[in-house]
Amino acid sequence: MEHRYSLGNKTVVLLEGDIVRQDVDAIANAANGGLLGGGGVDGAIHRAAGPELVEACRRVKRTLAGGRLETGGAVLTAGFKLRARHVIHCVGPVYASAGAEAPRLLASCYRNAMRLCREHGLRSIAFPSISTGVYGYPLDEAAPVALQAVREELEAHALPEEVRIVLFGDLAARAYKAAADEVLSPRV
Ligand code: AR6
Repeated sequence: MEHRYSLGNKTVVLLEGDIVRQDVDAIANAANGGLLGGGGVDGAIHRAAGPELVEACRRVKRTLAGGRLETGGAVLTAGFKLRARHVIHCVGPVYASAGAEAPRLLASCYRNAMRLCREHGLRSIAFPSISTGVYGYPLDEAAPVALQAVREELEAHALPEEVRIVLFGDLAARAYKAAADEVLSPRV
């Protein structure tokens, strides 16, 4: 599955696959506030990047108040053994505890990650479906929130130019395709 959507001279690509294999300037990670790795996509990214990634995360942690990244926040490290030169670690909301704040916090992950692309001159970023695994955000609610935030950032700024949403499995792929047809149409 691969679907491309154009927004002016910018592109959003939805595809099914493993984010660690993406050849982009940055991949986003669905991390936790402690920033030292975990399961799901976080575990996969740390395994593929090698042990230098957790060391880089430790250095970033020391710069953060209380040693934690706030929900909705994003920080950048190198990508080490990954094809991507950078990893942007995001902390999505835990759906059950975020309540009415969940959409704002989820959108904030995408916005902050794209701001970091801009600040570092990065043209392409791949995102996983943040918060929809362990953190329990329903796919059909997360997909339009994520895509709307991506759309607004692409329309407002020159960088990044391409956003790839890398979906793990058919259910996620279907939920994002349905949302994209609403939020990003017309399709090319
Ligand atoms: N490539 C792309 N997507 C993936 C991959 C992969 N290799 N592996 C899993 N996914 P989750 P969260 C999908 O649980 O909900 C971690 O322990 C997965 O199918 O990874 O934000 C962190 O340390 C799902 O759709 O992240 C945190 O503690 C999506 O990625 C916590 O989990 C996100 O699932 C974060 O939970």
